[in-house]
Amino acid sequence: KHITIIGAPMDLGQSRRGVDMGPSAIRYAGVVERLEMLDYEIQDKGDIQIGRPGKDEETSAGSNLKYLQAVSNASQKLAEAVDEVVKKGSFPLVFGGDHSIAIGTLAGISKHYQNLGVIWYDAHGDLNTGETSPSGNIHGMPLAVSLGIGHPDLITIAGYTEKIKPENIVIIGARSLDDGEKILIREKGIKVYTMHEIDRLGMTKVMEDAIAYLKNKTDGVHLSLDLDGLDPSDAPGVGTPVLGGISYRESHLAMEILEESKMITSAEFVEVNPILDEKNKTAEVAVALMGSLFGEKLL
Ligand code: DIR
Ligand code: MN
Ligand code: MN
Ligand code: MN
Repeated sequence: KHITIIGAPMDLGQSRRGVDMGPSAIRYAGVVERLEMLDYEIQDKGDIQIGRPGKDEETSAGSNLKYLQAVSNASQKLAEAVDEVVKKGSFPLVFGGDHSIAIGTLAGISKHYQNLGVIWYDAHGDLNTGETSPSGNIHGMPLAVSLGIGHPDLITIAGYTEKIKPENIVIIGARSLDDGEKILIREKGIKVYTMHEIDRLGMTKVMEDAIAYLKNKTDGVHLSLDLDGLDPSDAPGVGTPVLGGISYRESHLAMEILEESKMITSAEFVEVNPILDEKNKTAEVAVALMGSLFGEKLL
């Protein structure tokens, strides 16, 4: 049992500074000690280097995507780092940074699978393109990019285009979707459990359905957990909080059910912003959820 941690201190995919300190906050919340208690051997490879662009690099010619060059360079680096971890047979555990880092994570992982499944735990769909994005922020685009939809510089990271197939995606916790994202969801038939389904069916049923949906068609499943999937009262340290989210208890339960499924082969925890947080609460929640994902039991 071996886990390799990689930090991706990226904050250029959205507009609130501070999320680049997410990896430090998660480490400070005791993640290594917590997972070592579960008899995992942990290697922390530290953070990948993110270039600091000048103000003039916020926009690039012919595109409304913000910090495209910097995000694309970082994604390439992260893809290479994650690729190495999978190659040596260790479990890649990536800390964000904003959700744009998922472009790199998925690019590094997916080439090792025929049918990588993805569980996207998030208030948002992250299915925007330059055309549909209301903000130009790349953290609202990584799931579309991983489907091969989006800016050419982003969809070609790691030298191949289709990282995941629409039928291998499950979105959980959605409650803020842009019009273009809704169209893409319908067009591609992407499975989405919104807050409505979570309220109505309960988290146990949602997770059991999600697992059954992915089980026989995937050969690995990546968990991409955006802390804003949780309710802001439980995870206040995020840049784009949305009311009415998944509770801490429900999230804890979701992680335990995933652990029982033995299905998850890689994971990332993103959007922890210590500047917006209350005494590192959100990082602590992230670490507690990792505890459950990796098999913590009370008795
Ligand atoms: C919005 C916000 N849909 C956008 N997205 C966020 O800017 O594309 N994703 N916050 O996590
Ligand atoms: Mn997200
Ligand atoms: Mn989000
Ligand atoms: Mn529990």
